[in-house]
Amino acid sequence: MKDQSRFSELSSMSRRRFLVTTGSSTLASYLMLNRPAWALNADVARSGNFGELDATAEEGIDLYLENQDLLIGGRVGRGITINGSIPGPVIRMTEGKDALIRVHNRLPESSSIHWHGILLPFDMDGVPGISFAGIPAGETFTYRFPVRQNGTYWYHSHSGFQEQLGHYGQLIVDPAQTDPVDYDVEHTVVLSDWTFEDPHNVFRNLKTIEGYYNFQRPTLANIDDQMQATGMALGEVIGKRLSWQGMRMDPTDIADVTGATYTFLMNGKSADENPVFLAEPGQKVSCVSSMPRPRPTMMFAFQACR
Ligand SMILES: [Cu+2]
Repeated sequence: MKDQSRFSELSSMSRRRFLVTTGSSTLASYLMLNRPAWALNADVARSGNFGELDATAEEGIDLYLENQDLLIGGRVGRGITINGSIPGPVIRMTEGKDALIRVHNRLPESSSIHWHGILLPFDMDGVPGISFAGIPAGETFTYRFPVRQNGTYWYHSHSGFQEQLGHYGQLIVDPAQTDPVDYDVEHTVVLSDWTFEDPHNVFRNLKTIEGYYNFQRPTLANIDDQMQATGMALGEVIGKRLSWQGMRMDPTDIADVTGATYTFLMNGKSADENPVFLAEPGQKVSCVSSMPRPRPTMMFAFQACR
């Protein structure tokens, strides 16, 4: 609120000055309306500044869902934050204890949190229309369930395209007994993606033409490259293409939304922001990773981590 009023004060000042200098009110109002997003949001928070919460602590935890502008890979995007960040906080639980999570929905629409891969009573699963009604705008829902397993998971919205807008985070359940994995340093890593497009648009584009974001499709023009890359003869390359055509699919369908619209994120940071994970020489590092959806390339990158 304070920042907004400071901005309107500044802008009305520069507008007045502008009017005095040029006397052109039309041009002045044009400039005001077309102010780029970064100029309005000089002190916008960066994505990837998330904390860690213990959901099996006695008093439980509070999660706040909000629409918020964030700097993502250096550009301002409007996403859904959990406690002010994308991804949301790392939620820890301890096997054998009870989890207590109050979710406050400050979005203008219904929301939900699904605890991916967690064994729990059906009414705590967080899938609207199946196990509960969803969390209406402005309301709070309390999740409470016994934790019966351990491992690395994630949580996310099960409402509309909210997950694509940043409504997800990592969920780590520590074993009741001593951790069988021995390590000195632990890094938690969430691999995800972000688009500055409206996710509804992305979906509509894919429905219209499945290769919308794929600019590396096999074509007649690059048939030589295909033969070279695969070692196949001309007839084989054409036959393969025809059989995919027959299925009305691309071989790349598993990654149908590409870097053409996606910024790939590691803990909410883009490759340009160079996220780093430090360890001293000789230390054993444990890398606890969660990955919202299948990403073939990133999966391989990840094997090196353990
Ligand atoms: Cu899930």
